Amino acid sequence: MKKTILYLVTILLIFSCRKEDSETYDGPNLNDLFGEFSIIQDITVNSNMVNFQVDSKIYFSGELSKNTSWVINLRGQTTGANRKIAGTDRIISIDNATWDGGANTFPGFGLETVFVEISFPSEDNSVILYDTIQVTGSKIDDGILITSFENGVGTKWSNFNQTTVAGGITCGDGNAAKGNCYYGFNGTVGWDWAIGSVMIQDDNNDFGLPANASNLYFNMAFKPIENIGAQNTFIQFWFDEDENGDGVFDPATEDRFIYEYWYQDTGWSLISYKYADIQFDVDGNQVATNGNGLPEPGKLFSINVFYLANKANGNAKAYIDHLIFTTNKPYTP
Ligand SMILES: [Ca+2]
Ligand SMILES: [Ca+2]
Ligand SMILES: [Ca+2]
Repeated sequence: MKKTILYLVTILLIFSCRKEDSETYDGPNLNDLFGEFSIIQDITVNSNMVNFQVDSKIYFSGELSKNTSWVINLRGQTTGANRKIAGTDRIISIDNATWDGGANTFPGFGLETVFVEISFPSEDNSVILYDTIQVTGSKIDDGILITSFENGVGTKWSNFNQTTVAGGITCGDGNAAKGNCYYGFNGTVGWDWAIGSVMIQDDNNDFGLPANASNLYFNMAFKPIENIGAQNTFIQFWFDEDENGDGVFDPATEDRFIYEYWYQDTGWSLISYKYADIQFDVDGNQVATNGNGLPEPGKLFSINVFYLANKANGNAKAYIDHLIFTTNKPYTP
């Protein structure tokens, strides 16, 4: 028994020899249906301290008296990040109970204490087990990071804020989707939907993206906070391509793809779509651009993230974070 695991309720093992009997049955496992629930081998994690940069994953193991549902909830003390691992197998092992350091959704885990809670929702009055895990290294992102706003404003970035709007990077207040920092907009603009924007460009004019747009996903974390609700708030992404490679984007002759993402929910959400799809509008029609009309990620020059909200609704507030490209599938926080 790990010392860090506390039993809230003590369960007595009343029938101890049902397991062997039931395993000879064909069909429904009578032990699963009627057998007493108990923990035969303590549920432990293979390491209470993990650097996901070195160890790709950790795992839980243990043995129950019967097949029944179990839930391992992981929650970051600082970030509030959450990951749920669930199963119904009697044996809990590396095959069904691993954690790669990721969260179910944004926010992601940071370098922090993670609270572990293991419960058995189908078993009345069953124990809840507690443990902690110390994360000393975050998981390595599988993708090409554009920015997570952790290193300040880039030398070639530009931004726009209405006169009444505060817009910029904030660090260290625990509100980031990933890491320590994020970009926020906050202000009342009674005369216009436009709130503010940030144009992100690589220091060397090269994001290092592959040429193939058809399996490349653009991802960003977005959190609308005030002036929310359907049809009230949205993000416009401008993807500008330097098609002739002269180190300048010319809006008159080169592609600017504008993609809109409308409000869906409060809290951090993951915006994710294929780069190839930015050439189509919501109805699937080809959009008009001034270049060759082909999404070419290898020529991507800058990304403008433009926040807009209904001018009739008073103050508007939203956060963005973690712009990252991934291959073959959307980003997983
Ligand atoms: Ca960040
Ligand atoms: Ca150009
Ligand atoms: Ca193009």
